[in-house]
Amino acid sequence: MTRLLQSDVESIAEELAHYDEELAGKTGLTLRQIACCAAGISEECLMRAACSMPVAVIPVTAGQGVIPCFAQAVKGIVRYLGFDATITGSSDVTGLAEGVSQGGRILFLADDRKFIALNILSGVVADNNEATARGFVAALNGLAGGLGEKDVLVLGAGPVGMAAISYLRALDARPVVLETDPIKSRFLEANSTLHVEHRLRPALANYRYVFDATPQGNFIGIDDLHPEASLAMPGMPLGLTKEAFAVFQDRVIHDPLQIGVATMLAMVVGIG
Ligand code: PYL
Repeated sequence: MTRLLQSDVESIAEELAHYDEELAGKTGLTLRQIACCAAGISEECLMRAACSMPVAVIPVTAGQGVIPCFAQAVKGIVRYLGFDATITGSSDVTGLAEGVSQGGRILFLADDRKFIALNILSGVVADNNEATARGFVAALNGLAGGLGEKDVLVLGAGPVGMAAISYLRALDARPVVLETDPIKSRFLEANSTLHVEHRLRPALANYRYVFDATPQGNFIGIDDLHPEASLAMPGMPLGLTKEAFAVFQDRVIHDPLQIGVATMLAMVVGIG
């Protein structure tokens, strides 16, 4: 998982309304609708929870430490969806105790290996990798006007890529995977029914729908893509070159935290 930088997150909160407008323009779905669809809950359920489940965001100093503005970005996304949200004054265990004692019922916290949302009443935990995969697949489903019976090239067989494959199958799409690690690639070919691609350029030219779950960044150029490509790109940094993004931007879904955090919130709110 790529560790985000302050520059990736510092303007998220203030730009959310504009980001949501762009997202709805591309996919026909708002951030809230994408999150609810990915989590399998109604918007009403999310709105009801917003009135009764305050959120606490707890900074964590473990490993490489706090990312400046990370907690503020998470708080901004949660507040944008109508929830009360605060960042605890303390970090780590002290911050967790503070968040709960001050009424927090949903907790968000991340170290360098895991980013979770926890509903302390139901015990439901949402992992950012699973939420990001589901949220970006739901967004691509909107962008594509439905992915049923359509082939989708998934780049990267890590936690996000594999979770995306599961959810794509649940939507009756036909995921195929390309993984550069030869051991992972051979394992998938030998132990799954997944179609495995081995050469990037021919695969990119052949598939109209692409899900980039790699941390490679800047490796897909204009001439590599299917002329009518639509891309969901949760991978950080962005997999497209600047030139390719300029041409395809209306059919590219990419953000460092927004869709993943919104979907985590919907996932821990639960079925309503
Ligand atoms: C959750 C993000 C999505 C992509 N990479 C993941 C990442 O950067 N993880 C590290 C998060 C560290 C947060 C730090 C803090 O500010 O509390 N412990």
